[in-house]
Amino acid sequence: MFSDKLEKSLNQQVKLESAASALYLSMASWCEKKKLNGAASFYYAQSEEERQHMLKVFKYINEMGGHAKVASVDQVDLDFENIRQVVQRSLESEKMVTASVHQLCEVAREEKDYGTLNFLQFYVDEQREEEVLFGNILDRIELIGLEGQGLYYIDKELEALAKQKIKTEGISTGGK
Ligand code: OFO
Repeated sequence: MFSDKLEKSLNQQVKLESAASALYLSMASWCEKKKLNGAASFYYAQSEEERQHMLKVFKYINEMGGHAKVASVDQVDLDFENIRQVVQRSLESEKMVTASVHQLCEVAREEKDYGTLNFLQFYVDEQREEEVLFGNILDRIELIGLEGQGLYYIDKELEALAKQKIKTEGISTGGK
């Protein structure tokens, strides 16, 4: 059993992971409407992955004798200027989640809850990977550009990333 403070912080993480899942779902929809089917597929997979992250914390809270609470999510962005802005916004969101995970680790450490600290290591690693991933996509966008066939190639790159993610992480998605 953990403290009220840790339980509250873990429930806050449930909310953030739900919000990330909703944001990526919104991005998938925006991409699909723009006929960026590779990008849509990538964001559907991202959304599903964040839902899995949410469920993992959710179940952990109950397993440890706490009460996992379904969180309502604030309205997410629905519209974007272009795919660059979508990816930039994704990176910002990941950075915010990373800060929250680190804060959670601090609370677990203060309370000498080494089991939870160990549980959180998955999220520390995951966040590092996701920040690198979105940073790399932004670099590709800068390199290739969005003009001419640039957008087509970026969409293809995102499609390849989606396939890789679906295969390696066993994510099922409604995306194309
Ligand atoms: Fe990338 O948000 Fe989950 O952990």
